[in-house]
Amino acid sequence: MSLDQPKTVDEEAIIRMAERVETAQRYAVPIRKLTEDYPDLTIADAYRVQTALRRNLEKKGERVIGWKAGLTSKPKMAQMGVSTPGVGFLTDAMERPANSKITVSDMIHPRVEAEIAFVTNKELSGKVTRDEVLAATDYVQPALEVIDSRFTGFKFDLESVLADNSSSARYVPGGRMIRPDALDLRTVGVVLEHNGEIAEIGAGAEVLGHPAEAIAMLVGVLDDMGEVLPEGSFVMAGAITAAVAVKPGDSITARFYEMGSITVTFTE
Ligand code: OOG
Ligand code: MG
Repeated sequence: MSLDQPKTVDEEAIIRMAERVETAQRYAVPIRKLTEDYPDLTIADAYRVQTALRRNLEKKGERVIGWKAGLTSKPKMAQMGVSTPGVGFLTDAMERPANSKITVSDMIHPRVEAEIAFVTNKELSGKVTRDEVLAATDYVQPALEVIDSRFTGFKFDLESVLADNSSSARYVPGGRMIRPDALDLRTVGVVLEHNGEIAEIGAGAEVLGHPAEAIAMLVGVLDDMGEVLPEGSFVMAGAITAAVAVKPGDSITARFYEMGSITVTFTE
């Protein structure tokens, strides 16, 4: 993907859109898709909004600890009706520990995803290959992501969702940390349970053929934005299966082949 597209909106509009997204996030009040008011919004514009949101949160003291790839598997693309992957940033304020209770009243319509996360031990920049990603990976581990679109009805187009930081809300690292060459990430299976029942099943190969491909894609998008992936980043490759909607009282467990499991419960 290239961000070498025309900019259709001025800086003031970018700042206004970032503020709308941030307010929707803060007060858990849905807004209409940004493209309803800015129909010509391009992907490049959308990432400008995401960057403005990131700068605003950093000014308020949040620290960017990593990134996420999203819409990288067929089940996710089919669920959302969007067929192009994208990226979002992760801050320290979004992290929740495994086995914790996650509050839902500060989210609009949370959904949970099972993902494989990479922790890097080298800076990655420019156009990189899957093997270069794996060579720069200290360890991989399971993660749950709780996404929460700020758009009414959890409905969006690619431009709107990218501006909304790809629906990032909470993330939960867990399970076992393992060397990336200790197993074939394509054949790592995951069973996602919702209140003790199997809700979704998948394997790592759903994510662009290999989860490390999602990280390579992400580094390419960062390059288009003029950014690099710093050493020590926590990076999620994207949901392996469709996402599961949760409400107060629910529990979610993701069981990964050879990588352990993560459980969280949800509370008002
Ligand atoms: C966009 C974010 C998707 C993933 O892992 O695919 C995502 C969305 O579906 O709201 O985080
Ligand atoms: Mg995700």
